[in-house]
Amino acid sequence: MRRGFTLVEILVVLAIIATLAALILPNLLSVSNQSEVTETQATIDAICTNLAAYESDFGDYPPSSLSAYGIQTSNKVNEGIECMVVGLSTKNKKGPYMDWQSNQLVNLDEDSLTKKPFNSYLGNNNLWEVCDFWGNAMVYIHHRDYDKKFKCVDQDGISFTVKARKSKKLGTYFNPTTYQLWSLGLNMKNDDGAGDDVKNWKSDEEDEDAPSDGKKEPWEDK
Ligand SMILES: [Ca+2]
Ligand SMILES: [Ca+2]
Ligand SMILES: [Ca+2]
Repeated sequence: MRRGFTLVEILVVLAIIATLAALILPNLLSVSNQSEVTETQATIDAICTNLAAYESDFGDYPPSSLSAYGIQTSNKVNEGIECMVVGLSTKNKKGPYMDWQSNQLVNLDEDSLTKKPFNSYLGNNNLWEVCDFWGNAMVYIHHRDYDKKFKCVDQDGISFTVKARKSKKLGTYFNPTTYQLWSLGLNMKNDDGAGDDVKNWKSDEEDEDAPSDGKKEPWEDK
């Protein structure tokens, strides 16, 4: 005699499906997050390779203040990363040093210049920033400026301040003779190169993996 499923049987099957989904979905999500991080890290690595070529031609890395390039701006927002784009986009020497993809550049603070900066190959006068996978501008600081603080704005127009990262173990800056370049990461919040930020230096310090809680470290400026 044929019979349908009882209510209990259907509930048991649903419970099994729900359990499997709960086990599998987070893994799937974290795999896709990982590919976003990998893509952003690849962009950072490509920029670093090109910055090395720029440095070998110009004897220095791009500055993190536009005035060092003779560019006057009243907008002091996202300035480091804007400088880096200006530097890598120059047609001077063997430039341009980076062939930007259109989805790599944003202008979150919507600033522009009356004329193209620094013999740039870029087609207009926007002061571009490089963005990460999640659409936020990356942060770039030349080692000369590690003691300064920089104003930034994210894709939602929220302002925040960034500062170069020091090793908690050693008390010295990472990449002391070059530059720091990082993405705000998946949480889309600045952690000054710690937490989930994707960065151009290696740190095996466990405490670097904890997102900042906004509290000052003993060695930070009051
Ligand atoms: Ca700006
Ligand atoms: Ca800009
Ligand atoms: Ca972050």
